[in-house]
Amino acid sequence: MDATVQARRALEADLDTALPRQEFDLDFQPIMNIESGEIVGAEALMRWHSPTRGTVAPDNFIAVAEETGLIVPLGEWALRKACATAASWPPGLRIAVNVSAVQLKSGGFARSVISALAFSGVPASRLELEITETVLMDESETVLKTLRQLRGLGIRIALDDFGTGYSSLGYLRRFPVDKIKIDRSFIRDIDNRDTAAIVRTIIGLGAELGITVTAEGVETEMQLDMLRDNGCVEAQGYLIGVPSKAADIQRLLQLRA
Ligand code: G
Ligand code: G
Ligand code: G
Ligand code: MN
Ligand code: NA
Repeated sequence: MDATVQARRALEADLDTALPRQEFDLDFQPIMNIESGEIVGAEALMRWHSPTRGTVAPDNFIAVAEETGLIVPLGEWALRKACATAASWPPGLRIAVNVSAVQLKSGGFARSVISALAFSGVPASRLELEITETVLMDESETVLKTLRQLRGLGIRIALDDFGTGYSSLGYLRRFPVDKIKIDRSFIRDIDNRDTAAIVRTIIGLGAELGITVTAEGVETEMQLDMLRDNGCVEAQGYLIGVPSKAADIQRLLQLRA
């Protein structure tokens, strides 16, 4: 067997046992309202603490979990864990959870969301689901119906990594979206004139469409000032807070509440 194939099989095998062995965890990164400076919620970010591989970042296992189908139970675990954690935050603070296209296309996704909310006691209005354009790309009727159903419950839908995929603008017309998250690559290069023009245009688009715009990857005061001056509603990034353990984020949220 090819060495790459062998390594891949080993990764799949390790991933397969990681959920029952409770090797996954969630970190939480705060999201701030730029105008008021208040923390309005946090995004759950998955971590895999493997006994043999160390801490593995999601970029190195989510795609594999999607291919093997593990993402369905893993995503459901993340949703329940995120809601259970947010249940002890000050009331009104939102919890954002990343959702894979594979989860949305699998049957029963809406049911598992409703169940996670009911079990935790967190109201639907506090939950945000972050999806990427790959979710919307095949325009499946199931996905559209599921998104409408979830939104009907009061859950917010955020379009993640905005600006990096295909025909982002078309999706905004066809799909029910409450929020767009500007990909951090644009914020990183925001002192480039053309990139700044794109960022201002996305912010303006959000305002026109009544969609909240969140800037990701904000690392400097200069970036935050530019975003504030141009009316961007929310910001997330190392300047505001790094992804942190549940206990640390709880302390931060209680301090600010
Ligand atoms: O935490 P950060 O660096 O490494 O995350 C990298 C990417 O992995 C994020 O952009 C996010 O989209 C994705 N990710 C993080 N947590 C989850 C999760 O629980 N489910 C899914 N599907 N993707 C996640
Ligand atoms: O976008 P995903 O849902 O894609 O998002 C969060 C990812 O971005 C996580 O991997 C997180 O660790 C990372 N991240 C969060 N804040 C910053 C930041 O300010 N700078 C950079 N480079 N990455 C960040
Ligand atoms: O937060 P996350 O585990 O996704 O971190 C992704 C990468 O970003 C890691 O390599 C981590 O060391 C790095 N990182 C974490 N916090 C910060 C920070 O405050 N500033 C910068 N520049 N990098 C960070
Ligand atoms: Mn995200
Ligand atoms: Na993102």
